[in-house]
Amino acid sequence: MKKYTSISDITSLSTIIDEAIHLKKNPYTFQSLGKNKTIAMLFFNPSLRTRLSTQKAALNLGMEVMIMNISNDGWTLEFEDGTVMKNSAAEHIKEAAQVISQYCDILAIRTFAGLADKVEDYNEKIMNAFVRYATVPIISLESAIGHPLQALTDAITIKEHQKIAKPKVVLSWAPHPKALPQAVANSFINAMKLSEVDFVITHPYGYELNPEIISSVTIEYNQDKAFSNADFIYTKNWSSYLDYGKVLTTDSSWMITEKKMQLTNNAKFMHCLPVRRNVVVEDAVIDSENSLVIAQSNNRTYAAQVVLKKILEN
Ligand code: AN0
Ligand code: CP
Repeated sequence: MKKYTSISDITSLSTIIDEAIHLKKNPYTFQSLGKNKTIAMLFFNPSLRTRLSTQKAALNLGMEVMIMNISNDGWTLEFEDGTVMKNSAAEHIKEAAQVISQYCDILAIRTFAGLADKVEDYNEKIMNAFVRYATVPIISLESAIGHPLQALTDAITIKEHQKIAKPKVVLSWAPHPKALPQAVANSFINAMKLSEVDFVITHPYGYELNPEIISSVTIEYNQDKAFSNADFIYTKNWSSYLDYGKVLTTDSSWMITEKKMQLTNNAKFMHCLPVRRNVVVEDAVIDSENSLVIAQSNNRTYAAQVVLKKILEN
């Protein structure tokens, strides 16, 4: 693997899932693979899970880890070519990406969608600038339009917990007071399209995602109908793609409740976290035996570890 900025960088999803599950049982087997190798992790945005699980994954492989909160501690970066840099940006991405590449063997970056300019976000302005100018492999720690480490984690978690060959998986929108990116939903959809699942997306009208990502996936606007016979309820809020970056509704009737979970086939509840309790999901659901949220956060380590291993082996 030369980079991991999208689920499509994986050659075989089912093979890498099996390898991640194997690593989970034997996390220290490849301690010498990362000897004298360094990962630099740059954060333009906050993180709890991604930061700590990727660090843990690197340590399990014997790597050194450098972390920088680049929006607070670095110079403001310029991304346009040919700009007269007389405003706030002090350093161009051309130098910055090449300079960081002198200090590390793998470069991982978190850069959320700005949600103001759809074209800029969907062209992955910041992530692609790093891919273009860095001279080391790049890993996405969530970019404007994708969160591929989360999606790999979720595919691993479904594989571990599925009871039938082709489970029904429902991606359900849920309300949130703030405008959130579409990244987690986009990557989850891409992962489910590569999986042996009966996949349905449910959301209110106006929350249709990028048609190129949705392609032939079934959309069911009636959440209760979508939940019928489901084996997994994967919940995530996202802001509107059509009316880009807007919160169109915070209708609490879309919250995941115990009553709604009773419509399912005793489904497992999934969420990438962080989650707002009793806004997105009722306490009774996230605290239930069917909640996989902590299992997901544990699998973040092995998703990151299998990706780091593949890149180190290249
Ligand atoms: C972020 C998002 O929705 O993309 C990160 C999720 C992993 N969530 C929030 O900002 C709450
Ligand atoms: N799920 C996830 O990426 O969490 P963090 O934003 O805390 O890293």
